[in-house]
Amino acid sequence: MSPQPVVHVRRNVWTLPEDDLTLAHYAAAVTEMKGRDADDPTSWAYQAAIHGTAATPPKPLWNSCKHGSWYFLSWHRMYLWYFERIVRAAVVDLGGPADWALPFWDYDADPSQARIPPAFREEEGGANPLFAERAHRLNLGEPLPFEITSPAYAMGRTQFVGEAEFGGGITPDGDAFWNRDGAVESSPHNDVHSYIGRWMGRTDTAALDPVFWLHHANIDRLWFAWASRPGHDNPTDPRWITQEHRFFDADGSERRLAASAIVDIAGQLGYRYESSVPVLPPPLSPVPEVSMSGPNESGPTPPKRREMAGASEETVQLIGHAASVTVPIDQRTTRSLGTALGVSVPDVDRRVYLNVEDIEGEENPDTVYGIYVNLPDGAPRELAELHRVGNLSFFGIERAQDPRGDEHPHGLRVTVEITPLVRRLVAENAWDDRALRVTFLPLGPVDAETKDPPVEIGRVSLGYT
Ligand SMILES: [Cu+2]
Repeated sequence: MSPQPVVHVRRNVWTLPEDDLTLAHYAAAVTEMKGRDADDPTSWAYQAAIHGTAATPPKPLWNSCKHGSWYFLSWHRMYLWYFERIVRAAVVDLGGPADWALPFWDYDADPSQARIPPAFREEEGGANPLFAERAHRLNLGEPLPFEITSPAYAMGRTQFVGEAEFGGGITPDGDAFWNRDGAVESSPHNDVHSYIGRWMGRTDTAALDPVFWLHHANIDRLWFAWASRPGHDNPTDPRWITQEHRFFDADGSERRLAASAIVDIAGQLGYRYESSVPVLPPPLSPVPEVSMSGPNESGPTPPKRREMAGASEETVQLIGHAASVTVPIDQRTTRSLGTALGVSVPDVDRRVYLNVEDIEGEENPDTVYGIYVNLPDGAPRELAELHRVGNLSFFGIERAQDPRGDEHPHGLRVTVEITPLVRRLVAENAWDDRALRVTFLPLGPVDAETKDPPVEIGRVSLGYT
């Protein structure tokens, strides 16, 4: 790739100057792209179908998004970059500036920015090209809750590779949902998709929503911010670095990129982000890489196996209301868990993980749940927050259940590290050696009358290294 002469600046959509035309140019380009022939790879519909579509027969590069995979971040960075070039070319053709760049939506910057930007939600008689079907109250300007927008857990991870680490677990290439989600893919990425709902809540329609691209610019910005931090390294594994992905460029020609060509966004891709790094929580001490992918592991530390400490005996049905399940703790592991996690005998290498497994449902209910451990009854939101270990949402549940290509149908799975909470409970003498109580609470306003399409959790389990 030839060096880029200009560095394009991706700006915060909420703090654009009053007279700025970035979104007006975007809207004009979207209209233009929507008018292109459906076979044109630079058309709006074709670009969205590269992410996912239910249309058949599939055209070249359709349904090629990577999820639940360590390719999630690299694939979406490339996807966005080519899309931005296509939009910029349309902007220029329409008489706009040659330095047009995609803005990003930093929903976590402050509560006022947690709302969908006005230009995307005002319908203007149905003619606004930036409008899309979303949860009604969000199109009316209701903010996303902080539990959904916060990247704190993800940004606090010190490793890129691994399930529940920043960037995701090792997976083969291929168009599939691999259930090896990185922390930033789970939250805020998946959660924001589901909470916005409708088109954004489904992989087959998500990229049809013009706000999709600003959401992903923010996810890309979080990756850039994470990797800029000392001690945070992108994978060095050749399987990640050399894996190529295919896209269409602004002239409609097919192109290939490998991760080695996209890790330096200013130097290799010619863009940067306007505002810098969000506030970062203190990191946990580094954890040796944990891998589910088998013995041919590369890297400095040999992977540690996660042992099972207990699993729920009954399934949980989620229909939009609070639900709880008990996870009995195997008595043989109790002593080592309790002792090692207690403040008296600190053992920095011991880690505890909560797995929510075999999640099945016909469709994404668009509800996002907080996952709470040992939540006291009737706890107010601030106290409850001290017991929240992560979120549960269901972006991609339709695809996992009814996959394209040769992937087998499977449920979704979410893993979060809960070591800090377990340590605190042990220190406060609030740790129960025999069982863990896990509660799922819908985030955001809940309508007691609503009944979601059901989602079933097959098992909740506790693992440790
Ligand atoms: Cu996405």
